[in-house]
Amino acid sequence: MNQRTLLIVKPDGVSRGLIGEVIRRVEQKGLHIVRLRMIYPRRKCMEKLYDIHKGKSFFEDLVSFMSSGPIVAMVVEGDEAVRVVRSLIGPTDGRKAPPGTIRGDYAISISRNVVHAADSLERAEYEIEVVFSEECGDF
Ligand code: 3AN
Repeated sequence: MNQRTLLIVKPDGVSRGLIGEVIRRVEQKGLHIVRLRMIYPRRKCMEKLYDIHKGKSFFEDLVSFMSSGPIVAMVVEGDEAVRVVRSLIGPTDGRKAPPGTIRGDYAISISRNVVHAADSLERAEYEIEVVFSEECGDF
């Protein structure tokens, strides 16, 4: 089934020069990038993006980190895009992510793990609206 999902290169990925590498892997897989936006997100927007983690121990750090520098958000389209993009990025913890995945190849941390991707179709719709809204931030 054709789907659209949200993929974000986080501030650590941007500052490490990994935007091109992430895009390359998405395109190489055969997925299509249908929207792309580089923004310096406002704190409020990142609180919305991660609303499901509110109250967790890492929420503050996560929101501060995500609004600490520019991010690149993209809408990725393709067959089973939600699941396929999740498999491209690998599990949350970079130490456990297998080689060949973005996190497996570029992250050794659970909190600075280069990329974010929506984990369901419902979340993808919600997150795309949040990140691509005008008030999320500018550059
Ligand atoms: P994923 O990004 O793989 O969907 P989530 O949704 O469980 O992972 O977590 C969202 C983000 O919160 C992660 N990308 C990571 O940056 C951060 N995070 C998750 N769990 C932890 C944790 N135990 N300690 C620190 N940061 C965490």
